[in-house]
Amino acid sequence: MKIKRVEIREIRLPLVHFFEASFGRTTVRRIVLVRVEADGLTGWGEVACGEEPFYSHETPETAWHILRDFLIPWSLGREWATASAIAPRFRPIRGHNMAKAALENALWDIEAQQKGVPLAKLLGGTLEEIPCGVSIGIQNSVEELLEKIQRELDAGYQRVKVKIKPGWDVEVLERIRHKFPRIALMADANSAYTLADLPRLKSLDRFCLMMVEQPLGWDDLLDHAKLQRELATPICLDESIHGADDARKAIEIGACKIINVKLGRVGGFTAARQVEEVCRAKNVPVWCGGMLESGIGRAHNIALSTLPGFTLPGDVSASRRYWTQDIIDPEVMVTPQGTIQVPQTPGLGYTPNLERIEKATVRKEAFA
Ligand code: OSB
Ligand code: MG
Repeated sequence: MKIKRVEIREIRLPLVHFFEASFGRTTVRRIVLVRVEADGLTGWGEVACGEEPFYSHETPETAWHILRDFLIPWSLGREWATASAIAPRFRPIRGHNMAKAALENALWDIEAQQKGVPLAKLLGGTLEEIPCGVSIGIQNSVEELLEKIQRELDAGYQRVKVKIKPGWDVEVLERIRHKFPRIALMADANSAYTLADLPRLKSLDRFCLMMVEQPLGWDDLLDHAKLQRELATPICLDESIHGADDARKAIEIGACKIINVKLGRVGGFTAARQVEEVCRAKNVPVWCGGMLESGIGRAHNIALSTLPGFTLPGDVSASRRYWTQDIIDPEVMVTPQGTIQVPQTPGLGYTPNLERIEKATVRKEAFA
């Protein structure tokens, strides 16, 4: 495919409810979208970074810079045999995986349309329906959190993830387990602890969590391996895994027993498939994480979740949990069984709503 034109834009989308993790609270999302034209077809990608460099180093501003000054000039006007052929071209740029993923994933969208297959099929996906969980942020009170959990269970979601941090952990989990003794439950710390918190982290074992996600440093593997030796609860790594090599090393030293795969964090579909392959070969289950994506990133997450190694419910849930109106049609819906039906039409399987995207746009730049 020959890339003829690339457009980047920033949209602002207010969340229906604030989302709070150990690193801070989000109320309005700033999302950079990438639109690529090639061979008469159009593909979309989404930069999955946060507004501030608190989850990873990337922000909308750094993604804009890397796309405008490097990734777009390197791709434009050139012929790419497949979407994954662009991944090695981006390799000289260290980091900035979320910016890379947005552009590469737009090419996967185009390739799927060109070949007349659903994106999930092009990736090698096998599931036609994916199991869904929810990630519930830190709330103003435990009562509000318990109500939210009840609402999501009533909607059918198969597992509940709650965010924890020092001061919002053991006591909160105690209350959750008292009210919901048997639900599939997990906790995500987003790097809020250190090995000095070992006693507190060990005390999580009594809650029979499916896993504890990224308890220690965002760039650490070694201390997680030390911690895993002390914990019965499986550790799942999120922030620390930037590609297949990190996954291999983490598994080799016993830093985790489960991996959360995020398209943005690993740099796109090519890298995400490699992570899945490494983990599947070692019998390490993976699941698809979320970054409060709009419908475009969400559609990509759904396609990724169909790969055979994705055996646990992900953080991929219904559009309505985030937006009053999503920017794709139809919006992403979850069945009463807590699953998403994977679209079987060619390409993304959802149509970006140009009118709504345009209305949410605060800046835009085109390259041809
Ligand atoms: O750690 O998984 C995370 C959201 C933003 C940044 C990091 C994380 C999250 C989530 C929410 O947990 C997942 C979602 O609902 O999209
Ligand atoms: Mg996480």
